[in-house]
Amino acid sequence: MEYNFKEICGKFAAEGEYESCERYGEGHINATYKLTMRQGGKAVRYILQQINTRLFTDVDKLMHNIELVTSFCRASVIKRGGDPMRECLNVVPTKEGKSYLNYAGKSFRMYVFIENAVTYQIVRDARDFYESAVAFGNFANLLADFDASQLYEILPDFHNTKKRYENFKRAVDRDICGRKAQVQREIDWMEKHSDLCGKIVDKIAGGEIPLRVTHNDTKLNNVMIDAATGKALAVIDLDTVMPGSLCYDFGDSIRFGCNSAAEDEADLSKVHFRLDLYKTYLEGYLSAVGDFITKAERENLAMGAVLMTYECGMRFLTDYLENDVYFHTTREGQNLDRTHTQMRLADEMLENFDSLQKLADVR
Ligand code: ADP
Ligand code: GN1
Ligand code: MG
Repeated sequence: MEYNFKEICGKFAAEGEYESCERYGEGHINATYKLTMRQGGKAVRYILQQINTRLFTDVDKLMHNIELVTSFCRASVIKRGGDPMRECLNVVPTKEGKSYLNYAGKSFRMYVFIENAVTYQIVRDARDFYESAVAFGNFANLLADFDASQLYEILPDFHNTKKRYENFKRAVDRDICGRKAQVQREIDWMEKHSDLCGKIVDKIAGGEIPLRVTHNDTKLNNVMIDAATGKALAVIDLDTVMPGSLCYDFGDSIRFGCNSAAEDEADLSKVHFRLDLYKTYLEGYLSAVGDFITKAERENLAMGAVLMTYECGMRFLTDYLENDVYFHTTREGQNLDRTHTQMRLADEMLENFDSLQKLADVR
């Protein structure tokens, strides 16, 4: 849908004259735009996002969380002498002082654009991946001091793999767009591995693995890397910061970053689990996360990686069966290709599971 961006942007406290606004980034959830404003002779950029209100039904609560987390991060950046405009997200309020705008039945928010920084869809250089591990490890460390009771649980059961499995089975039974027969092999694979579902959820329920405030969407493209120095600058995409497990945060980074190809690669011969990058990430993450990580968490990092991959594959397949309504797609069959890459990666992780676990457990 095309919006009157000039009018929308004019309602935010972004300074200068509107110049342009175009679709930006490769996130699967919100619609992200790069806004350019002209201030005197200078172009100043912002990020405008149309919030996915199909998923985030209570935007007040979502933005309450984002404001709290961004202010908390900002204070910590200032305390360590960093640059708060580049090392954390900064919400640009509306001219009425609100954290988001309701416009034509949609919700929009704005962030300061983090300049001279990049996000990667695939690991090109192991050093970037190491840096992202340090960034997410630091973020977990920082959030250890965050009062969880201040946050709304925006998407309950987000990484409850048992619930995800129930949703998947429901989608299979309903088969609303008649795609079930075509994906029987994939459905069988999900069912064959269903014993994985309780592996971490049950340990959280039993108190063996602690619930912490976590990011819950630790993809490489949710870390901004300084284009000049290669150092990680900021962790972004804070919509899912809520109670979770370190094992999931670790695992989701592995799921995305240890893939030798893109998440939606159609040629499976290119898709492999990269053990070298697993070691790289593990080293960076453990160096930054701090000593509070428990033995049980360490023992379950590798399981977190398998589970996040299995769960994400299942979510892609569920979405395929439900006519591609959740994850943003740009072509037919994309969610099925995404399912296949996750299946391949999970299979390879399971083949190497003992060594993955040993690597994570050595102090
Ligand atoms: P989604 O929830 O859809 O994944 P994100 O918040 O992750 O949306 O944003 C999508 C992409 O937009 C990111 O991967 C990043 O490349 C870019 N982006 C987001 N926020 C900023 C920012 N403040 N400065 C520069 N780029 C950004
Ligand atoms: C979505 O928003 P984005 O693109 O960073 C999704 C994650 C999935 C990921 C798969 C809120 O992440 O849970 O793991 O796609 N985010 C949400 O690439 O559902
Ligand atoms: Mg994102």
